[in-house]
Amino acid sequence: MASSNAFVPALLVIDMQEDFCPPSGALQVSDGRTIIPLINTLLSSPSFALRIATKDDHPPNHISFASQHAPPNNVPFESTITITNPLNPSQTQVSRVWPDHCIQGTLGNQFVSELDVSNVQVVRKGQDARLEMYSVFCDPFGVAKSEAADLLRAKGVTHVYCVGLAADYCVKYTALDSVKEGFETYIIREGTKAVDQERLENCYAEIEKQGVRVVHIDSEEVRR
Ligand code: VGL
Ligand code: ZN
Repeated sequence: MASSNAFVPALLVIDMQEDFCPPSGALQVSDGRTIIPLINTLLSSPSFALRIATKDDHPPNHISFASQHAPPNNVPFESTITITNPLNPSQTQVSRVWPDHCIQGTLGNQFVSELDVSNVQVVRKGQDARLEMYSVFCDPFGVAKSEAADLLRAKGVTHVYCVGLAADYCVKYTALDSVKEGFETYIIREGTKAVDQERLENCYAEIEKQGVRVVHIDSEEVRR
């Protein structure tokens, strides 16, 4: 029988793809490349029962692309759009638009070349053109669901450690859903970078209120 003190950790490496990194990424996060060595060190740790690397994996007409919208909703990083639940039009969500990024089959979609993906399970998200899906688990309406939760449960995972890009978007929403899925959830500060660096501490404060633990790499919670 599983004990309530069980400790079965998994590592979630989120969206470490060329389009999120300098020097050539379409939606580059400042210093995004600098976290790769630390992530590789974590990936090489035998402690993890499961290592998942996720991909933002968009079709060319994805709803989050500024290029798919008319003025004034087509300014990357600035405009917002209202996304409607395709299965329930009474549900809507306001969302930011981005440069075209991580399009299936392009170089920008590939994992950063330095990332050691030899021992990871790849989970893709964001394939449905109608939905924004920051979280690796599911979109905000619960229409598109990945296999991530099932993979974690199949390994008996209890603790989920999140790193990758971007801290204030896909890492944030993945960690929040991980809590909802019942996992003890951590974001490792040194293993992530944000789109809006100046708002990051507010972002962390908000998600810690919802049960995510934002920790340093050398903290007790990571070394155990
Ligand atoms: C992301 C913006 C758009 C992310 C993905 O991986 O954080 N951000 N799509
Ligand atoms: Zn995206």
